[in-house]
Amino acid sequence: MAEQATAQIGVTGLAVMGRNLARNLARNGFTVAVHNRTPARTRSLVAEHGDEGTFVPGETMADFVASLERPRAVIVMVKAGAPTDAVIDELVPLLEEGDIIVDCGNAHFADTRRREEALRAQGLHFSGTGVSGGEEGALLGPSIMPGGSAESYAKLGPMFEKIAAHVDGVPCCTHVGPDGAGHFVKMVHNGIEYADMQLIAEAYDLLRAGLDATPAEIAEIFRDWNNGELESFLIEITADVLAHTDAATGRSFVDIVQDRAEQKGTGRWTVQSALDLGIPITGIAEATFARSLSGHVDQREAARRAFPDAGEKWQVADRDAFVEDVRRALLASKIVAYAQGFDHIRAGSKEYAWDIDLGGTATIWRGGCIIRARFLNRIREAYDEQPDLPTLLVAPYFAEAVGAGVPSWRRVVADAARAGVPTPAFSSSLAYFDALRAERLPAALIQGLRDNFGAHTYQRVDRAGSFHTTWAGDRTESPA
Ligand code: NBP
Repeated sequence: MAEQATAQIGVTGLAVMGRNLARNLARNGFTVAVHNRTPARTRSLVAEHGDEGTFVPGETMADFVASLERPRAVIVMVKAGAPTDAVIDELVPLLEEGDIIVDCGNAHFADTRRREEALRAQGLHFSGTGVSGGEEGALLGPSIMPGGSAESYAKLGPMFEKIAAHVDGVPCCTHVGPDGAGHFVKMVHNGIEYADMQLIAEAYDLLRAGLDATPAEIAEIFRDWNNGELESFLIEITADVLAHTDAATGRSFVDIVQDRAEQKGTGRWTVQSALDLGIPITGIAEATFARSLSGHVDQREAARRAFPDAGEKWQVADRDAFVEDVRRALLASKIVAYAQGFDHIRAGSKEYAWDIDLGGTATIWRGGCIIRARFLNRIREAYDEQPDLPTLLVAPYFAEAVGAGVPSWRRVVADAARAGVPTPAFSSSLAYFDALRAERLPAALIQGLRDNFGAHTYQRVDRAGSFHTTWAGDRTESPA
């Protein structure tokens, strides 16, 4: 039994993420209570890293809770879903009014809303907190997206802001908003990560097909791109992965890896939520479907046999111009993906009354997380200048980058289509851009069709109100 309550914060769940988060807190001078369902993990943490700071190990949940100063702050870092509920159920009888449970796992924001409501009724705070950056980020400084009450953030904020990544002296952590806001923003972050990776993969594929270049040569192109507007963690590690040689075969690493991508589900959640909110996040959706398609091995095999030569031979005349076209198309498509992601956050914030600061969200993604990138500064500036910006695409910096890239974007997508190279994210981003800027959309015809077969009515351009035409009769129009 712990003798006195000395720990400022506790972490239960000491697999890779919890262990590293606890070490990060201890290294930053906080006294950290630690606990894991299987006590061997707690013991090994203290045995291997006890000299990094002050840990208070608890063999049982009761010991662990007793070692925490009040109001208690308990980070739960276990497998998302039923394990999180099991841990909360075990904790609640041991806690007192005003104590805080922080779920740093990858929970669905709807689960977070449910848990927050239930715990609030029992006088407890529940902070659903998104943590990005993987195991290295958890140890060295993640991007932290806490949701929950302002009161809980008053206790958690100083600790989280200290252990988070910092960019230009600013912590990559801010209070995102009430109940599920933190996990919602983390979910969209992961969705953008899907789109970003798919776009990078398509750029690689285009360069490989168009230039007939080796992965090592393409690695150099990405390395070069990382010195400009595209500078980001993902572009940097793309160069690393492409340059890597498989020790066993001496071949390029990307050529000995199966071309099937996994997904843990956050991309799917993002798309589902966007469908519910009516927000077209086409880049994220294409990226999620592209992963699904890659896994349909039997269908791919059948189609490959049926259509062995479906494209023209690609002949790039000017290699440098082509590389620049792909770079510009990548930047424009990436801007579309971020514009859509921020639209999604704005819609979620409105739907659930979270009042999320969009510029502040861009700020906390500048470091620590997987999508950290130079141009997040520009997103923050855009929303600082105009908080009600209709779309990021029209903010001056992004409008210029997209405008300058349009001819390249069209050439790349058209050439890829002719050559039969799939570019679902590049081409759907261009289609989104063209649809947004179109004078008239064919949705007018869709209104007509819906009225024809289902009397769903339509609106006219020249008069207010809804109307219906008697399509099966004399085709007169009447107000609906
Ligand atoms: P895992 O997601 O692999 O979970 C393992 C932990 O959950 C262990 O501590 C395990 O205890 C505990 N646990 C399970 Br499983 N069922 C339990 C139960 N019924 N009661 C109590 N404890 C239980 O760990 P992780 O990879 O460190 O991730 C932790 C969380 O962080 C997850 O929600 C994950 O989605 C999220 N996350 C992970 C990353 C990443 O890069 N890995 C990044 C960002 C967020 P045991 O030791 O007794 O089995």
